[in-house]
Amino acid sequence: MHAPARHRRLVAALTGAVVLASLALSPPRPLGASEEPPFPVQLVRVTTATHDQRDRLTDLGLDLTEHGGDTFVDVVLHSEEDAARLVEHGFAWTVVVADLGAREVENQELNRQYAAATDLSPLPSGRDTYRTLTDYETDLRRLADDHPDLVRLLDDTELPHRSLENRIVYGVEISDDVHSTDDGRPVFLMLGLHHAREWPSGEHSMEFAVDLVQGYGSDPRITDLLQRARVIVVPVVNPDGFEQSRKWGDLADLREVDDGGTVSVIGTPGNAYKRKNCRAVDGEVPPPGSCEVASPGGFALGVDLNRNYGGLWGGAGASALPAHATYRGAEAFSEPETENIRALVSSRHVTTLITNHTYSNLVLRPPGVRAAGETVDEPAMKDLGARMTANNGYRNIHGWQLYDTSGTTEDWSYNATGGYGYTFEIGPHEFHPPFGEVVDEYVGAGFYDGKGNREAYLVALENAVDTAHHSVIAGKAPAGAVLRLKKAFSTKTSQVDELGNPRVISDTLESTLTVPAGSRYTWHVNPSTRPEVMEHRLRILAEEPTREETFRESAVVWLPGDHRDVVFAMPETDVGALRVTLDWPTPDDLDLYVYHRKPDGSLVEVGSSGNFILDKEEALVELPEPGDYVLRVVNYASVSTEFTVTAGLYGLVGEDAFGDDLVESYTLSCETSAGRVLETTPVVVDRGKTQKVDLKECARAFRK
Ligand code: 0X9
Ligand code: ZN
Repeated sequence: MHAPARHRRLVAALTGAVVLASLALSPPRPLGASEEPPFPVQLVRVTTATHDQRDRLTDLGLDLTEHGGDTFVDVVLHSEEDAARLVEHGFAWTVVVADLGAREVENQELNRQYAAATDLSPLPSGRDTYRTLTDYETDLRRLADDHPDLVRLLDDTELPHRSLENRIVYGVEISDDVHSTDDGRPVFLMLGLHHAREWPSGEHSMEFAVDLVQGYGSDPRITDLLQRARVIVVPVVNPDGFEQSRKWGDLADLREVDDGGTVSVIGTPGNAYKRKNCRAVDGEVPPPGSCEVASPGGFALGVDLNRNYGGLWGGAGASALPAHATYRGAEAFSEPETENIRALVSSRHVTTLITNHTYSNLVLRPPGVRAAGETVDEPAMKDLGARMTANNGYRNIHGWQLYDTSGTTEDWSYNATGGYGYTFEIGPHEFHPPFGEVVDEYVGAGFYDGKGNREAYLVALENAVDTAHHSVIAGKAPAGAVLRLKKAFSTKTSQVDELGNPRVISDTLESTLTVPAGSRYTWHVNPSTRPEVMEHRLRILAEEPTREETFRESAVVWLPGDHRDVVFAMPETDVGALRVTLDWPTPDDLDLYVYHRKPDGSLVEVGSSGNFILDKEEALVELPEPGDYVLRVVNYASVSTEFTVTAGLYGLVGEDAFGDDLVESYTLSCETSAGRVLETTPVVVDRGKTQKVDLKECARAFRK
C-alpha cells in the first residue's frame, strides 16, 4: 500500500513547505557542519520513589507519558531545558530511548515492511498503514455514503467549532435507522486523537466504527446493539495537531538525507511527537503555517486538550504555562476542539464514553485528581473497567493512580452528565508503534492473543444500553410532539475565588425526542441528579434517621386511580431531608406523592415518585419546613391490598451542607413541532430507575 517511491515524493513535496515555514517564523539558522547537533528527543525513566515526588514531577509541566510504575514515570525530554528542569529539581533518570527521532525512522521502515508484506490485514478495514487525516475523512464519508440507513456523517452541525486551522471535525453516527436522531435511544461515544501523536487512538476508534458497520445484519450481537443504541465515533478530535504529527512521522527518515543543512532543521522527530493543538497565543487564531515550527518549538506550541475541559479545570497535573506539555489553556473550554465534544455530550445522552489515548495498556476511570476521592459510582465503574480489561488485558485503575490530571474529558463529562467515562491508554511501549502492533491489539492477535480492544469496546457498548446503569423516562405524549429535556447547572473547576469558593462554569444539557406514532415514548437518559450531588445525598442518608415513622395499611379495597392519604406530623425545624419510601408485597404499581399542608389547609406537592412497575417508590424532600405532611399513595395499576409507607428525618451533615441540593431535576417540556410549549414539568430520575411521565396537558392542547 505504501510504495517507497510515492513516499519519497511526499517527503520531497513536504520538505519545501516545512523549510519555508520554519524560516518564516524563526530567526534564520546557520546551516552546515558547524551547527550544534540538535537535542535528540528522548524517552527517559524518572525515579519517583514517593507519591510526593510524583506530584512534584507532575508540577514541572514536562511531557509525562502514562507509562509508570510504583517508583518511576517515563517522560519525553524535548530539549536541554527539559533535562535541566529535572536536574534543578533533583530528579534522577535513566534513558529508555536515546533518540526518538531514530526510533521514528525505524518505525517507518517497519511500517513499510508490514505494508509490503500484507495484502489485507485482519483489521475490519483490512488496512496495513496508519491513516492520514485525509484518509480519516475519506473513510468516514465512505461509511456514510455506502450505508445511508445505518451511518450518518457528523460535521459542523453536530461538531460546530472548526479547529484553529479552520478544519471541520468529522464523526459518524451508527445505528439502525440512524436518521431518526431524536428517538430516545442511549448513546455510546468513542473519541480518538485528542493528543496529536497518539495515532493508534484514532485507528482503534475508526476500526470499531467499521467493525460495527460490517457486523450489522451479520453478527447478531452487533445487530442487536445497533438496534438499541446510537454509536458516535469522532476518531480525530484534534485534526490540526494530528496533521502535523502524522506528516512529520512520514518525514522522519529525512534526517537520513544529507543535503547540506536540511537535516538540522528537521533532524529531530519534531512534530511527530506533538501532543497539543495549534494554539500559539491565547485567544488568537494562529497565523497560517505556525504549527509547522520544528521541535522543540513545535512541541511546545499549543493547549493540551485533555486539560482544557471544564470539570476540575485548572487543578493538579495541568500547567498554567503555555510552553508546558500540559498547558490547560486560558480558561475552561477555551479551545474549539474541546467545545465540540462539549456540544455533543450536552445535546445527547451519552451513557458510556471511551476516549482513546496511547500508551501504557490502561483503562482509567474518574477521577483524574487523587484529592477528589472516589466517585459515587465507583463500584459500578470499577466493575465495568474490570469487564473491559478482562477482554484487553489492560490494568483497571483510576486516572490519578499514575499521576494527577485535571480538566480531562471524562472528569467533565462524568461530573456534568453522570454518563460513565473512561480513558483507554492503548499500547505497551510507545505513542505510535509499528502498525502491526496496532492491528494485533485491536483484533486480539499475536502478543494480545485472544485479548483485544474490539471485545473491550463491545462490552462498553453493552453497558451503554444497560438500563441498570442509566435512567429512563417513559410514558404517553402526543405523536409528533417534541419533548425537550433541559438542565442548567454550575460545574466546579479546581480554581477558587478570593473567598476560597470554587470557581464554576455554566453548563446546560439540552436534548430532544420526537414522540413516535402510537403516542408512547421511551427516553434513555442520564440520571437527573449529578454524581457530586448524589454523593452528598447518600452521605446524609447514610446517617441514621433522627426519627422514623411507619404507616402500614392492610386490606385496602381500591381500584386504579384511587388513593389513600396518611398524615405525618413534623414539628421539628432544621431538618436536612424528609425521606418517604413506599413498599408493597406484590409486583404491582403504586405511586407516591408528598404534600405539605399550608395553614389554610391547601396541599402543596413537595415530592413524588412514579417509578415503573416493580420499582419501589422513594421521595426526598430537602430542607422540609415544619408542619404536617400528607403522604399520598396512588393506585396506578394495582390489585394490591396492602402497603407500607415510611417517613424518616435526616440531619444535616456539617455547616456547608446547608442549602445544598440533594435532588436535581430535568425540566421536561412538550412542544408542537413548531416549538410552541404546551406543558412543562420537572422530572427526577435516578440511575437504574424508570420514571413515568404522561404528558396529559400536552395531549389535550395538542388535539386542539
Ligand atoms: O495525561 C493525559 O492526558 C492522559 N495520558 S496521555 O499519555 N495519553 O497524555 C491521561 C489522562 C487520563 N488520566 C486521568 N484521568 N488522570
Ligand atoms: Zn493522550
